[in-house]
Amino acid sequence: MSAQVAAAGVRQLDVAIVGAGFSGLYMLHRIRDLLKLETQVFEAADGVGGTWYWNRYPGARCDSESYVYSYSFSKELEQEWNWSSRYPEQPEILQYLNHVADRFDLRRSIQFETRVTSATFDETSSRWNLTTDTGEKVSARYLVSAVGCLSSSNTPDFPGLSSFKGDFYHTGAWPHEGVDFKGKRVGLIGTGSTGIQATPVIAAQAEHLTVFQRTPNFSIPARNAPLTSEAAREIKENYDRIRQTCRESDFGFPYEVSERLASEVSAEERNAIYSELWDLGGFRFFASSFGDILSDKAANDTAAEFVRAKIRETVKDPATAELLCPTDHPYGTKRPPIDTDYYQSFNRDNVTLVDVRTKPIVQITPAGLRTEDAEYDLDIIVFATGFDAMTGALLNMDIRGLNGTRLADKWADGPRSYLGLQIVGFPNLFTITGPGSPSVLTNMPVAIEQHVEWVSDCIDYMNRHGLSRIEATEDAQEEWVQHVWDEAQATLFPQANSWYMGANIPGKTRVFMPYVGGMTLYRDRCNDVAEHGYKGFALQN
Ligand code: FAD
Ligand code: N01
Repeated sequence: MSAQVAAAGVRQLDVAIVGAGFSGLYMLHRIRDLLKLETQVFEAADGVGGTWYWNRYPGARCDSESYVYSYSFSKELEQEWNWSSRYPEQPEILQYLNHVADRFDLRRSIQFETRVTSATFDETSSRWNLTTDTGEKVSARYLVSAVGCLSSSNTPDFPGLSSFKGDFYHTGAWPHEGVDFKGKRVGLIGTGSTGIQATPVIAAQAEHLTVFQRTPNFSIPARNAPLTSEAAREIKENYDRIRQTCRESDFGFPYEVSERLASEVSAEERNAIYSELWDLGGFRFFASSFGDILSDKAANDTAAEFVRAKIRETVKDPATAELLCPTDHPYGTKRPPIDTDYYQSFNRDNVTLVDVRTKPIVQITPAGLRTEDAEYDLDIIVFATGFDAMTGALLNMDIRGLNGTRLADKWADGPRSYLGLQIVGFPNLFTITGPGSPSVLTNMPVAIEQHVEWVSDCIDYMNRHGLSRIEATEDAQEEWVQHVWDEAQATLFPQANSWYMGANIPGKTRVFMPYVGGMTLYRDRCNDVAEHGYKGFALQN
């Protein structure tokens, strides 16, 4: 199975896969072990895991329940792996992905410490030519991007960063040896899911933690707990049903998605429902409360007000509590974080909250950080400032399609794709969880498995029919882009300055990137396309 090397020193592959996270690992298994094609994964890191390789910051853990934040494709894997808790920490998820790599003997087909730096489609041969930062050249019939939606970290371009005398870290590229916060004055910038997870853990170690908040978020308690052997046994006995529920759910989760409307019940009943879900913790608050909280502002206000009341109840200092209460976006329109003692952290004497919405950070200084109205002396700065989401890692690869067109130019006004799987002008390129697919609006392994299986089935179909080139048609792509847009407009999502909208990156075009119509509809549509001979795609010999 070792890759052939052509005379010119260009390695010839059937399929080149970029990325060795959840997506790339399963893609490799399907292409190499089921289709028996010549394939290789290229991964910038020196290990597998993707998100879980890079994000080693204190407090990092999943917010999908462990037993469904995992692969469903192997019953043996499912039965043999034991999760410790409801929301395990990063090392355990990384261990799981390493176990998968070993169990399916994947490592021998992964080239680590190799970043793909360019990918150009050759029209004559209908093949992708790749170059890597190790100077290698690769030619592949198909290119599968498994580069992740949240893998290109974003460090804001604050003036003076290089002058800082202390240490600074981005949470998405955390040092493997960890960071010792003991006795240190720490500044943490960012209050998304990451900042919210890291705050309580850093606060417990540091001499002082200053949290610089631009936008407060609505966070729900995770209620993490060990998975008892009883619970684990029950899950394993019922895995088929659980997975089926996930596959049939719009968000890819195993629990009920409520269709009842917030206005259908009295205020007392509504609060009782919210209270019950708040006590259960996690995404249930979002998914199982009311079916209209993402589409009706009045319904959404009831959830938002409930969370704000909880914040005011938890945080002792009224001014700090008010600052932590989100008012500028509807609940759930930014990815809803879940936490362990986030709001409680602000009752500690060694934690300060600073509003950088009204008084923005203007400079990093040798001694710390300056906002418009104050100086903060710091030993360590933690950038929990997120990612150039959904398009960043793809565009960093310098992808060029027909006529040498750069994907970056093609997407200058926002990403356009057919089903989030393919792009007009870029034949034989598949994007796992690409923009225009449900991706980040789901429990991602469910979306990833669906994409990987669809792509490998498609490649298999191409081979069985003696075809060598597949490209989305303009009409199909336009119709899909319009549909993605219409679905988003029917919700409150576009009202938030979120990374879903590209709003966190200065200069990035604002357009709602994921598909909000739900996994069920999406899966049916993809199946229908395949069943009708890949409707909406042009296939060539
Ligand atoms: P990734 O895991 O991002 O892997 C992509 C890989 O591609 C990376 O290893 C990267 O190094 C590599 N790569 C990128 N560009 C190149 C290149 N040019 N050349 C070579 N290699 C390249 N989702 C959920 O559903 N539930 C959760 O609980 C959850 N928790 C999360 C917690 C954190 C902290 C973060 C950041 C994200 C979380 N997510 C969660 C989303 C998460 O990204 C996905 O669930 C999933 O891990 C994505 O897997 P992936 O393989 O598609 O991408
Ligand atoms: O990133 P984010 P993240 N000055 O973009 C602020 C997944 N995830 O790493 O909101 C000051 O959400 C920015 O402010 P604003 C999950 O999908 C999951 O936290 O743009 N502040 C924001 O507060 C998540 O959504 C888990 O105004 C600046 C923060 O930085 C996604 O990854 C855990 C700034 C960035 O928040 C990304 O989360 C972690 C500036 N110039 C991550 N620039 C789980 O629990 C940015 N900010 C599973």
